[in-house]
Amino acid sequence: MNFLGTKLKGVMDKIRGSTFIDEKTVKEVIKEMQRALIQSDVNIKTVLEISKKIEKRALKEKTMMGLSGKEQLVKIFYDELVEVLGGESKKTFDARGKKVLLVGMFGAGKTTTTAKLGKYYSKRGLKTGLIAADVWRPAAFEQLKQNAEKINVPYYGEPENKDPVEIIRHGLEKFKGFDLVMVDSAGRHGLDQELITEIKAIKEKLQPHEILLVLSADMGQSAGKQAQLFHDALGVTGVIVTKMDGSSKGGGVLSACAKTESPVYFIGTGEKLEDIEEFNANRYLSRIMGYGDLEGLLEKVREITAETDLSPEDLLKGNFTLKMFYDQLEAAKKIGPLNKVVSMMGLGGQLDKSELKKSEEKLKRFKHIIDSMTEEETLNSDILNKSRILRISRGSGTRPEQIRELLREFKKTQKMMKMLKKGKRGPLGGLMKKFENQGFPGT
Ligand SMILES: Nc1nc2c(ncn2[C@@H]2O[C@H](COP(=O)(O)OP(=O)(O)O)[C@@H](O)[C@H]2O)c(=O)[nH]1
Ligand SMILES: [Mg+2]
Repeated sequence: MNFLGTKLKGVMDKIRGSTFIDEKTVKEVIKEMQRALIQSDVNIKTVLEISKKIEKRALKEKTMMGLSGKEQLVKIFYDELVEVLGGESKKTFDARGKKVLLVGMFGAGKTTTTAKLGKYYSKRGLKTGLIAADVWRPAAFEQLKQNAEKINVPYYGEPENKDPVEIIRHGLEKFKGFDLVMVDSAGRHGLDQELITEIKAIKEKLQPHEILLVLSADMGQSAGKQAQLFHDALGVTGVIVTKMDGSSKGGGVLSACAKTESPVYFIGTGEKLEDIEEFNANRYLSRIMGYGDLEGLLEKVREITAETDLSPEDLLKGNFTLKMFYDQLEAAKKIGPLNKVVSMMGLGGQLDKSELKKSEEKLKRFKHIIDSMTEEETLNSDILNKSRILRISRGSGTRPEQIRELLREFKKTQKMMKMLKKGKRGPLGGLMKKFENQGFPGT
């Protein structure tokens, strides 16, 4: 994992490691995140903006049904960090049938990335050709040639020719009918008029579908300005950030590019030709957070909250009945198979398969039991005497002691509800938090 990833993972681990989410914890985690982002080169103003947003949401927003306080906090961090790193992913890079031009400063990683993408797409079945159009750097052709030979991807170049437009013309002839043609261009130490004129001429001849700007992660926040300059001159369609590996910080470049609205399509994560990956802020963060499919889970939870009108406030209003307990189980069940939910919550390591299976079976059993009760019984569990329990046992195909187990768990929750009402200082009082952190029984 790269520097930014490691830092952000530290923040998430801090949330996960805390037993109790209160104002103090929220503030501590935000501090930790500020450190992580600043160390990763993200602009201070951006860091302060996101901190404010997270704090406001974390202290104000009601915890959603089916989510613990911890998960809610992770979700808030996730939402806001995605925004900083490039927003919800709009599109992935579509390479088939494309001519792609790579541009960027000297040393940014254009030649390496051209070869990396050549490998990436030829491995995915696209007939790919690489054209060496950097006529400035004496070794540029040789560098591309060596890499292309290593990965067995056709290349074209004319080491003696100083006219990139001519080289491209010949290269396009050679690669006629290919699925993807990628062109490596020259860079400079600064974006000067001469370079712009040259790349414009290349663009005119090549008529590329995509112009990808290659930036290096160690540029930090200045990346945004450069992206803007290149964009104004050439119309950049996307960005590749190289050197996201090792000690490179990465946060500055990603956040700077997010502001220019150029999608970051790939990140380079090492010197080897397989060290490239598609970038997508959501997926990147999900992976860092160790939540395989966090977004999917949250989407479902959103649906559930829209369907069941059980809110913490409602739960506190009247008497907590078996019927409400049942609704909770229903809501929890809708989130999906329990093992999936558990792994999404980052608890995968703590529950082994057989335990998971047991919890899932218990949940199902509870549901059958409550289904076999009369309305009166679900509203007032005190009337459940021996003969009623026997009847329910027969109706639901369960054993009487399993019904008593359900009643015990229900009573526990009911007691907690009573405590909540007594100790309530508003619906989000400390006890409510405690309850939310523990989660509902059966979940
Ligand atoms: N660690 C690391 N090094 C990279 C990465 N991409 C490129 N480089 C190195 O950066 C240097 C410059 O790369 P090059 O492709 O020649 O840059 P160009 O001048 O833009 O064509 C080379 O030493 C590459 O090995 C990357 O993702 N990670
Ligand atoms: Mg080069």
